[in-house]
Amino acid sequence: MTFVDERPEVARMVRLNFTISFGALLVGGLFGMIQALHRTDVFRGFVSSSDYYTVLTGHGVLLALFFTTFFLSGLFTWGVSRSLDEPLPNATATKGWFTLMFSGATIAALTVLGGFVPSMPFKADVLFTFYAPLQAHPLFYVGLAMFLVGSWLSGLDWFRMYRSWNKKNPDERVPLQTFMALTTMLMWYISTMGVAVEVLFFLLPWSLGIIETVDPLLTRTLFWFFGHPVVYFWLMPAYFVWYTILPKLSGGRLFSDPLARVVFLLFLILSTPVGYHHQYLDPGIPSGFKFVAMTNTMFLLLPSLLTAFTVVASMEHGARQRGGEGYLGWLRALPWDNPAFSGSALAGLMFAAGGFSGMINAGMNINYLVHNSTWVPGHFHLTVGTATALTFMSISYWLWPQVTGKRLQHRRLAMVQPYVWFVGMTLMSNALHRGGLAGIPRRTAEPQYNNVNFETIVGSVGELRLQIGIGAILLFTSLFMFLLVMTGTWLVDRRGTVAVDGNIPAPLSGPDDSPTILDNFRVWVVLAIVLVIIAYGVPLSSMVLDGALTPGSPPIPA
Ligand code: HAS
Ligand code: CU
Repeated sequence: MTFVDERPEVARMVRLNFTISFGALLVGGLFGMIQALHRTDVFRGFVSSSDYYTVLTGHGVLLALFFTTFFLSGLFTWGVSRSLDEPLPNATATKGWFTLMFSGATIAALTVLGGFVPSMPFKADVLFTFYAPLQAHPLFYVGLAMFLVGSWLSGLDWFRMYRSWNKKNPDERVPLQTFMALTTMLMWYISTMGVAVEVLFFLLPWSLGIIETVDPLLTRTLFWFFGHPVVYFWLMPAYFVWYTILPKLSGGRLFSDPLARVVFLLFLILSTPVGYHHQYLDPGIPSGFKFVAMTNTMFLLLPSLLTAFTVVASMEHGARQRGGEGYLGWLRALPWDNPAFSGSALAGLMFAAGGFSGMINAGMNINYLVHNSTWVPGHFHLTVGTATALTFMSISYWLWPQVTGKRLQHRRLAMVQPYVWFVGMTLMSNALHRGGLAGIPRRTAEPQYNNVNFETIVGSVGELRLQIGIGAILLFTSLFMFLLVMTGTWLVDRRGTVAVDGNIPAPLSGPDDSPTILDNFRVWVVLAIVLVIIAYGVPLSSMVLDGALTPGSPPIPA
């Protein structure tokens, strides 16, 4: 029996979410290549410089917000239902959240695309961070709000499945995949409060003309309250894959289930009180609070360092089961020709580099050197652009056959795809990091500033531009290869049983080796909220009080 036969309604939801996610990946990825070729001067024929911000906004919104979230919804629907052996709690509710998310995403995306048509009244060239005083058409904020509420309701589905399971199994430990989905959502509920307040109380009424001005510092602070945890909202589903599926693909078992639980709880409690590390250069926030955020950020390295240890140990265990030997020789015994494995492992390897550039960003003093330079896109293309994106693509080679009931097609194409991504991203992210050190700014179509000679600092800018251009072309090629495999698999006739074994073996050290308090979500949520109040209570309330006295900013229309 395959998953699609056992739970056809769940498989359908997963397919729907993945399909929308892949659609966003195609368009967002295309925009990525166009903008990379444009700003490096490699090829400027696709768009004019005045359309650059439309392309950049589309790239960020479609990939960072929509590709990731729809994939997460599909993945967690699969994982929670599979690990609890529970059906969807209520078909209408599930259709409801999907429809809300899909319509919200469509409205926001169409508003962004309106930027290409000069006569169109809908525009939203405000980038994926939509900072005030840049102002988008109200429909953009309405779409985002619908999308956000849809994502909240999707989590409710998983909590309801958990509750129904818990009634039948009151003394059992929460299965790991469900534990991970639920802690991710709890973090999401806490952190999205910031962006919900920003959009509903400030940006939307301001774009509708109900209020005349907004305080950019306050809205930025509310954004970053959400803006750091959102990066873990992208990372945690990748960790879900690395912890619960990658060990099996390596030929072994997860090294430690308790460590995995601790990691997800650390994300839940520490992710939100660090947002100021995106605002080190913003005036108006006392340095003491920035310093606290820096310290919290350094603690927040811990869950990822624990992950590096646990996941690599599990891979080594798998390799040794397959006959691997020696200090490093075991690496050769891993299934490098299985794209679901190789993609996830390469994503992990690149994340190690992305994590290091994150540590550099997090240092308050060093941040002044790299902030707003191409170093930052260099960092996040290794993290969300590879740890997340490549893991999502590669695990689809394993999941898509399970939820479609079809055998994976174009295997050779699938086999090379992760390597093409790896090479493309190595070129592009390395050049972006180096360019950033030379001071080349991010977020501009014309990085060739007058009177600034980047070459004295970085050697040849031409060489960097070329690396970025070639990297971007390889990345889009890889993305396209992935989508060909997915489409080919979907369209092929169903042939016999599917050769994917969807079972996940028990960990080497199971949940019973850890105290049950780990599964008591209430305790961790309270702790998370207390830490948020300590980090944000005073600065936010003083901003609100100051804001009531200062005039704020009128809009700069998109
Ligand atoms: Fe970040 C900016 C700090 C992680 C995404 N980050 C960004 C932006 C994005 C982003 C999108 O402190 C730009 C936002 C904008 O538009 O302005 N980031 C960090 C830190 C971490 C970090 C300390 N970031 C992420 C993740 C992201 C992400 C994850 C997305 C998914 N970031 C910053 C800061 C800024 C920033 C500042 C502001 C910069 C500025 O000035 O604007 C940490 O969480 C990183 C910890 C990670 C590690 C690595 C552990 C290694 C592992 C690999 C294991 C290996 C395996 C494979 C499994 C310590 C887990 C082995 C394979 C074999 C073959 C053996
Ligand atoms: Cu951050």
